[in-house]
Amino acid sequence: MRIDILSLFPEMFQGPFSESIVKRALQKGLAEIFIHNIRNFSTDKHHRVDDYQFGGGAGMVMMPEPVVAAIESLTSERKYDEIVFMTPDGEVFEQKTANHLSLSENLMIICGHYKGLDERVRQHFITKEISIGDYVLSGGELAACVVTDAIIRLIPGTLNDETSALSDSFQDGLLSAPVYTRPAEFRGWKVPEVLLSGHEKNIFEWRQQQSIERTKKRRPDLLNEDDF
Ligand code: 6GU
Repeated sequence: MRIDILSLFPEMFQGPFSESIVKRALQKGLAEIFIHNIRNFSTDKHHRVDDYQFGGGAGMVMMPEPVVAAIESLTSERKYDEIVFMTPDGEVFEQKTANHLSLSENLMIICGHYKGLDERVRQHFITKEISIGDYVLSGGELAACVVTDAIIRLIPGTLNDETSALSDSFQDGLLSAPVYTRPAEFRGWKVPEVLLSGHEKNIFEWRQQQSIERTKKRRPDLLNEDDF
């Protein structure tokens, strides 16, 4: 999979993709990430990328020209499965969106900034608008990192058995069960007996029960009525 990220702040992407699972996927050649500075596509002599909004109001708006020049320089090279715009007024990102996007060959992710992106670009070039939750970030960069991470770890070959995506919270619609490692007793606090029993069926049932309990308590919105 190839992911092209368009941003006004390309340096924000240095850390998140150079560690852990994403790093390994990139090293294995399972994914490639290219970061593009939208400012480099501005033909304005001052390299402007934003302007005042028509009708007045606080906040600058990302101008159409540089963003569209950046998009078209990429779409002239290859076909994109989705051209995603990161924006707090997009659809809220969920595991099923990550699952869907992880099947892409080429993805473009555009990071919003300032007051937003000129609506005409959104209407004519963007195929999907994503928010990562109901709060406001300074820009789409951190959100793009979140989405990219969630997608890349789903590419077959990225995770090994130990990090299998199948037991992730949300993948089966439930939160994960608690986990423990050695020592079996730490400061007098004991690991639940069943996990030390070696009895696979009981362990499976305990985890299932814990998942349901935890989900009921913390995220009842994830449960169907018949789970109660
Ligand atoms: Cl994608 N962008 C910004 N600026 N804020 C957000 C967001 C995105 N998702 C949640 N908050």
